[in-house]
Amino acid sequence: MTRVVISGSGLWTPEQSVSNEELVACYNAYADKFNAENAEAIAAGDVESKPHSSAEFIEKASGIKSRYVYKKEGILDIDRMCPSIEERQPGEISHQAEIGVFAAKKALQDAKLEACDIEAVIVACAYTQRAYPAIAIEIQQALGIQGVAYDMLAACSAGTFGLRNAHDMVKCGTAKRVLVINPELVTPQVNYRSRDSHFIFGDVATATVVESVDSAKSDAVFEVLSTASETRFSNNIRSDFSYMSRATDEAPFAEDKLFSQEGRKVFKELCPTVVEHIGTHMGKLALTPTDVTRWWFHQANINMNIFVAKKLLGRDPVGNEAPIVLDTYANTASAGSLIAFNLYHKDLAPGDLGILCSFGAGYSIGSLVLKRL
Ligand code: CO8
Repeated sequence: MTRVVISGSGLWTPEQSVSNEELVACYNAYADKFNAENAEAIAAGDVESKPHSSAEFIEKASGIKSRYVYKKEGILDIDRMCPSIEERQPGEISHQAEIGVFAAKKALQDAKLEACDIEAVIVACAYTQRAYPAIAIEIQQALGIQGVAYDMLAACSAGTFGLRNAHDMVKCGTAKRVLVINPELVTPQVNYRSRDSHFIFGDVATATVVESVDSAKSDAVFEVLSTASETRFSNNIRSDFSYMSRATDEAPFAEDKLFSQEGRKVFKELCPTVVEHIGTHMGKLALTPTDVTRWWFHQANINMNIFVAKKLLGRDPVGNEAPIVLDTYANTASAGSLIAFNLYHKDLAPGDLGILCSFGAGYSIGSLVLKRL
């Protein structure tokens, strides 16, 4: 039976970032303007006034201090509050494919491979900027890769779900080497006028090479010992922007079509399920949390990660045991756990075990048990 490994990891980080303070100053200026313009209706009780946001709240409630963004322009303009991104023509590479290519090149270099060594490309993320042609096929062409390429959407769990698909392809021999790319260009879906969620997301792209242990030649090879994924329907995290708006006569760009969530409920419902998922997955391999050196968790909220780690370990995680990257990257959907992997895996010793775990909308949870070879 083919032993499957992760042999390369790539991370592309946008040049621009937005701090909590910048975001809050913009939101509060917008709220003040809204309240002044609606003063009469607010006084009459017909319209709710908008309270201020706070950088202290954001950091305490989420652990986020700043986020990288693909295009900062427009986000902090109170008359726009949305990134301003120029349209590209069919002859030019799309924005999302371009950031995917940046991360893919780094993953190939890390795996000591050329693009021609790859036989399949999976773009796995929360949104693709169009339905078709697939972003994965555009990246395939840009890199000169033969074989098959497709997009798959599974919100935050697309990272681990995509790796599972790649693992299964290599395991059963349908592709020798697979490139999984998570080009998370999510800021166009953020409602910067929502105090509850304006701070949550950032843009990034990650990429991972999956291949057989026999062909791997990189310096840091991690065997995929096992994969697991599960889903359970929930309305608590939604993004309703859709081609259907045209037919249902709704405004496609209306605020209720942007990302929204019941954050408290998500926290309460997902955390115990994640603990159970990981416990069950480890149990299948007769592992206990003490056997695991590194936890590459999904990066949505620092308090979620501490909760899950504490339940598993019976204590607070120490040092880089469960690295946090969301302080500077924020929630980057499917890429979060893979940023953590990218930045914190080369120090593991041969034989060390790590668990890569994503969780989010759907609900969806995925995990991989990895062993440094
Ligand atoms: N500033 C100041 N105060 C605030 C703010 C703010 N910005 N926002 C809320 N408050 C206030 C509230 O009004 C409330 O006040 P009161 O007690 O008087 O009612 C108080 O602070 C507490 O509010 P919450 O209960 O909402 O705050 P929490 O402590 O629960 O923190 C979080 C909110 C951070 C959202 C937290 O609940 C959380 O992180 N939950 C989990 C979220 C999560 O993991 N979601 C997954 C989403 S991502 C995903 O899976 C799909 C991604 C797809 C990509 C999408 C790209 C757009």
